[in-house]
Amino acid sequence: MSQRIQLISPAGKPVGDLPKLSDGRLKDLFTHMLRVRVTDGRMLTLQRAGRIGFVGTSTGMEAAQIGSAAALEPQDWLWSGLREGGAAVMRGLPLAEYVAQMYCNANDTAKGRQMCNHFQHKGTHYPSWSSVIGTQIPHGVGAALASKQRGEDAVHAIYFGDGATSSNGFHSGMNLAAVWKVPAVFVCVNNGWAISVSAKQQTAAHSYADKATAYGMPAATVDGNDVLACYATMRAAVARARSGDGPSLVVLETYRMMGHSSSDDPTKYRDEHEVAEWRGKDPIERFEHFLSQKGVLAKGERSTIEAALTAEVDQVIREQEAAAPMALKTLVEDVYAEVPDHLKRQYNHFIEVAERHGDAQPGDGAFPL
Ligand SMILES: Cc1ncc(C[n+]2csc(CCOP(=O)(O)OP(=O)(O)O)c2C)c(N)n1
Ligand SMILES: [Mg+2]
Repeated sequence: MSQRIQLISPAGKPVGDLPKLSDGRLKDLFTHMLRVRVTDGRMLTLQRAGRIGFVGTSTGMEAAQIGSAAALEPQDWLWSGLREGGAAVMRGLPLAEYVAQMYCNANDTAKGRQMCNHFQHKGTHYPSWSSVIGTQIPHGVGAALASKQRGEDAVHAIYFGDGATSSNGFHSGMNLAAVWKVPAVFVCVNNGWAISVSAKQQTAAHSYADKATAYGMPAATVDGNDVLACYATMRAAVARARSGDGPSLVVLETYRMMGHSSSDDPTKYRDEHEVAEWRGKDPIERFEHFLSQKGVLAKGERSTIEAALTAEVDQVIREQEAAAPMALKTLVEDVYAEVPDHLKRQYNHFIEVAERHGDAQPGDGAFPL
């Protein structure tokens, strides 16, 4: 069993060998963590107001996703589980596209074919999410094998939750990755819960890291609310994968402070005391203490950064709320090189109904048959 890696204590004191990051980079990490929190808060408010359909937050997990993803290089790939949209924004997914995807409007690059809160960004090697638990694991392993065969200098970071370790994809992906020695890092974000199943009930294994032993790969368990421990551990795992030594498993121990999603009521199945205990281990507060003690953050600077981030997100929301809805024609496009006649016929019937209800937009028009 591996020891739990911690570099900053909950009080913000250094307790291990800190990675060498400039003050500017440290402040950047803090800002990215805060952006995740601010964006999640705004998205949840929009959902509660009925302006978007669905949100799954990362509140409480900001250190895990930002610290670990910050260890990747631009040529690397990030395969998401259910919550790494904020890490994708840090790596270059434009916030406007993130919010457009939430509205499924005309700027949504998924063209409304995903549920909200399922992001993608080709430019930064960020494949589209799958809500089907664990499927991204073999996909990421296959892509990592392709990178190896092509001689690319790319590492594939494959994220998933504690619940996904019970999926078939986890087993086949971990096994094949180790056998084929692919350049991958498996990142298990253990946030304590898989909807209403606790991480303790999920497995009879002594720890999630122990699972790596069965596949013949090393593992590390990290205090997932310590952003620098997440960064440093991930950095080592990425370096190992890049050098050709094969995959490893990194388990980030954190906590899902909110419900599984905006459709969930966690008070039905978990003890408020547990939530209160984790509230005291807040990853943003811990890093704020550390940065303040180091003199990187001035007094009151967190509020200034938060206000700027809120203004940034609000501006994007205003723009995306005003954007046109997704063109209806996208319903039948992109599958065949040319839309076949039977789909054109169905679409034309559909447009008649949409026009009657006033739902068709200029340009939706019928296909000439
Ligand atoms: C194959 C499959 N089974 C069940 C579900 C329903 N489901 C959606 S999320 C989820 C739990 C995921 O938990 P975890 O992997 O810990 O990720 P977290 O939500 O905690 O980030 C389940 C069971 C699903 N989407 N796909
Ligand atoms: Mg979970």
